[in-house]
Amino acid sequence: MTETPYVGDFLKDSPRNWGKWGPDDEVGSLNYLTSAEVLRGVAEVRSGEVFTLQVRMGDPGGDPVWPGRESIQRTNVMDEGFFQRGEGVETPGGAHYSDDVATLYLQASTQYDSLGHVWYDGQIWNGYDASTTDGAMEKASILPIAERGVVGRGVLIDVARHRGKAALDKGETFTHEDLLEIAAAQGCTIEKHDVLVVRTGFIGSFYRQSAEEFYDGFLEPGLTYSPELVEWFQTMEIPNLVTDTIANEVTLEPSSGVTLPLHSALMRNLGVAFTEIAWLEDLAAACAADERWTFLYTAAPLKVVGGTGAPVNPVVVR
Ligand code: UVW
Repeated sequence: MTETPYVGDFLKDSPRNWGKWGPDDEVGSLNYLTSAEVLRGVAEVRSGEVFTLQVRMGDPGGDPVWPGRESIQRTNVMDEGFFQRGEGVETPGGAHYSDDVATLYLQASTQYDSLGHVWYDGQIWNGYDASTTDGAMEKASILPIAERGVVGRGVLIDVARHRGKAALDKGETFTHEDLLEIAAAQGCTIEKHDVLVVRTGFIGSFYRQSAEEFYDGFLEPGLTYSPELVEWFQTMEIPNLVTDTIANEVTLEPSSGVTLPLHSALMRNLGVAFTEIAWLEDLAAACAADERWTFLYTAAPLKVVGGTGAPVNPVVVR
């Protein structure tokens, strides 16, 4: 059996956008989303329908998370019971209130990864030293993305619907050429600077099966690495990849066995923002119903100082 190559060797000749937006850049390809791109997104609004793309946090049935992470732990620390027991903090005027405390993995819901979230060869996005991740992300954390916000024209490519499936199978892959073919079949075009939203149905499937079934032989479906795919993202200047999987790409690249190489090739090297665990079922149904696959995409992750990522509830208007 051949050994899995080191990701740095695997991506030896992969293109980089380091320095393209200056030595201090921390938002990468989101720089492509200029005011003109915002207006291009606004021009897609026709019916005023609004869709929110976050999955529920702390659903009693569980939340889809990367193995090893846990969903939000929310504890109520103030409610009417406290006041009934005389333990509430009374305020002038007598109104009562509730409070929660939460512990959460910042990547354990629909979320943006910071550009410095994944690296190799001791360097993160834009060439910053990987030791800047120690303790808190000093560079390329989620904060600059959160402070900037993400607004542009979104296009949904529904791979699952095109393949006649409720959800793609574990480990099922597709390429940028598939995306182009599906866009043509849907009657839409992926344009330069589009926020690329890709539906696999995988997160939807989480809610139709037991956690045991979902995590058994964990191998997400998704985009799969090729130099041509990376080149396509580079040429199309895609600012943001949004998918309904936990990690936006097939878990193990089938030919090499490398784990999540697109995190390195697209996020670390090109500065493409990743939005993961998106809830696309309702948006996709609406797009399919009137065969309109483009919209205004807006999102702003939480402003977590030094965060490796942050939860987000993107809002789409069509
Ligand atoms: C990992 O870091 C494994 O994945 P994600 O991008 O989903 O956070």
